[in-house]
Amino acid sequence: HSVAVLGAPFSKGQKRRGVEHGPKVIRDAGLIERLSNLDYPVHDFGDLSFPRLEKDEPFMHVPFPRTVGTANKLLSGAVSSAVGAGHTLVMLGGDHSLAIGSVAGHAQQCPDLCLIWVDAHADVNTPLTSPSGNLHGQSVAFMLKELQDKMPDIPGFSWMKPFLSSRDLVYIGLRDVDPGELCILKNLGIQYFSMRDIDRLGIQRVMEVTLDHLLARKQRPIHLSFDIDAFDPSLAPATGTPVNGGLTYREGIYIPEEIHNTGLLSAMDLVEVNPVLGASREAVEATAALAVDVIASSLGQTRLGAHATLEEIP
Ligand code: DIR
Ligand code: MN
Ligand code: MN
Ligand code: MN
Repeated sequence: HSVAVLGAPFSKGQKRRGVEHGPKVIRDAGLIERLSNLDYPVHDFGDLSFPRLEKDEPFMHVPFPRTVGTANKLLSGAVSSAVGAGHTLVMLGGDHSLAIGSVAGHAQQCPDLCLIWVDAHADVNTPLTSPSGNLHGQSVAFMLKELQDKMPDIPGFSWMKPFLSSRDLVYIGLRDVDPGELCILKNLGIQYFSMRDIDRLGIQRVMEVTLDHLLARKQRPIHLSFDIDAFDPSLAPATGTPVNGGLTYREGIYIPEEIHNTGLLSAMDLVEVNPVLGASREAVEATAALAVDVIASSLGQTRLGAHATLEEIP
């Protein structure tokens, strides 16, 4: 198989500028070269360019609904084509509202996909529960069939319908969940592992239960949506909403390693790297390097390194 890398330089799902430069800093950290060390062809599809809308009034307190909706429609088409062409898709954000288009496009090709959401946040607010109004904190609510009645008609999103069942979703890394979101998680019986759960169970058990929950009934394509703020801010400082007490390096790499080992990863997002928010160049480079490590691990890079064949050994 082959890998397709697609940049999505977009920031209107939240209020801080700079996250649109995520694709550039992740590429500058050596992404394509690292992936070319693994054993399949890598196609860099470059960055999408998103239309700037002249007029886009807020919907309630939700800013830029049409801009976000239109960008995600464009992204979903691009993701659908890449997955349809047989590539494993890597989407570089941009803010996490982009997962709406990324997962929707993936689901167009793979209606039976399941979703692993690695994040400090649940991103399952509806416009009515959202304290901030920001759409990057609402992505999952657009996807879930069970939330259909709770979602108003938001301008810019008439192109999509909810497509995901709450049993086909698992969260890992949660530690900053809004009251309305916790109500939704509990009510829909969504499987989640907070940082406290990781403390109690260990990341190995968390991944065992995660993959069993999603794959035991049937093998199906996996979508991994990885928000870099899942990591502890000491490791990933250049991001918009850092929260203390996040994943260690080893926990954050073990997750994509185990996902790779299923052989079922079909598409992934790496979002919320914001170079403008790093306190120094080192802080930005460390965050981007971590993003590259997560992506490479998802695609089969191992901590033991590649092994030579006997013929290659002198
Ligand atoms: C908060 C923050 N729950 C919101 N969400 C963030 O705005 O809905 N998601 N930062 O990544
Ligand atoms: Mn997020
Ligand atoms: Mn987050
Ligand atoms: Mn492999």
